[in-house]
Amino acid sequence: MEIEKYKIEEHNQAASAAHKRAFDYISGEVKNAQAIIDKLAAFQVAIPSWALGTGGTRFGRFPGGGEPRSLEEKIEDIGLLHKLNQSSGAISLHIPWDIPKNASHIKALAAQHGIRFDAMNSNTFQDQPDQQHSYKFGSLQHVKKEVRQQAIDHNIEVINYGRELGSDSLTVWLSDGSCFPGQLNFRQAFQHTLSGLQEIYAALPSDWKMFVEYKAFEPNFYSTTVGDWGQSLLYASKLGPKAYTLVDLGHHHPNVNIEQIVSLLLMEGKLGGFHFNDSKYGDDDLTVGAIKPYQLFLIFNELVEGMDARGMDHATGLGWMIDASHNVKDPLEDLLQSVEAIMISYAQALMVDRKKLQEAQESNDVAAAQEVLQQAFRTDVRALVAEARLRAGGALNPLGVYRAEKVREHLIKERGLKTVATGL
Ligand code: AOS
Ligand code: ZN
Ligand code: ZN
Repeated sequence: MEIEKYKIEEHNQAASAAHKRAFDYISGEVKNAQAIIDKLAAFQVAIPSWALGTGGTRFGRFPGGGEPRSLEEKIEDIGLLHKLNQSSGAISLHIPWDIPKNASHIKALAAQHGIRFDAMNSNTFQDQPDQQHSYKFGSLQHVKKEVRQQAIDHNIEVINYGRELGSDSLTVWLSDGSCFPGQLNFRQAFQHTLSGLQEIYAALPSDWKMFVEYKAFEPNFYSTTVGDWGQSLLYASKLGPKAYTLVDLGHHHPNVNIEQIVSLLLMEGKLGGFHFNDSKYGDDDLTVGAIKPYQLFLIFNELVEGMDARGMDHATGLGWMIDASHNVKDPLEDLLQSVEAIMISYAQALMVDRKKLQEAQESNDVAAAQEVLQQAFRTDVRALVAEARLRAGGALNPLGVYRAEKVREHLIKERGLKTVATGL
């Protein structure tokens, strides 16, 4: 399924008068509109290969049809998203769900869609049919050396696949932990995990990064061996300069101040990657911005402030990825909404009056500080985001075009109603 460029232009034409009115207004209101548009155009968010199909839950899966049947079709789906929003120019692959059988062919296909390969993801949370040892009681933390070695070898294999594709980072998310008190010796689990990560780290190419993702609970419900940002930072610090913490928004206990975590990790030069999603309770993997848009804005506010303080390039300084799962929405629609929410929060963070905020902080003017933040958050920046997309050749209203062009219906016709994408 391809959306022709002229089709996008036709839709843009039809929406252009209303867009122009909104854009003229907002560009008059916001001081640095041009600079914000340039930054938005440069900002790309990687789409995870596992979010293109229905994730489901352990209670059931309700696929909507037309899911990608191969890595090639996953790349085509992301190509489609990117064509519409011009902000999804990267894919985050998962091994073994997406083993590239012919790397140069896959690379060429991605390049054709303007897509690069972001972080590679390993999987030691499931047993594969041809696998010798089980991960039932963990992988890198395991009490048996042969299980740990198998997990190390798998991660090195993932690096090798990534090398062939031109990726430059590895995300390690471990489901390791325990379900019951007494099941694990915490110290030993940490030490085993650390020495496994050290072996994987040693296999990283010199220009690669390793992201250590943490998660508070699930699938283990008593302890997690990389359970929070402190533990991730501990591993990353012991590993060395190529190791960083990855923050997945859904991996915290309720009400944790994620923006503060982000700020301090950036201060230490140890924030490496991001998994965007939203949640009400835990690792719900809902559409970004669907539940707590103000929190997302506050996180972006710290990202922009902290990255600027270190002179980092917003677009390339961190690995920006979505991590989502779908049960009731069309995955492609969800991803378009997620990217839009990210862009809106980023634009709002870029318009925060930093000077005023600092003055308010220096004079302990708490009300003024709140005003500065909420002035940005309450500004409707959608026309700025749309303008950035328009200038890059995308659609003013990506979701509108997706629906008007009946993309899902076409995909179902092409691929069938009963297709199931590899993934969760
Ligand atoms: C799991 O909860 C994590 O968020 C991971 O990032 C995981 O690797 C991903 O969901 C797909 O495997
Ligand atoms: Zn994640
Ligand atoms: Zn997760």
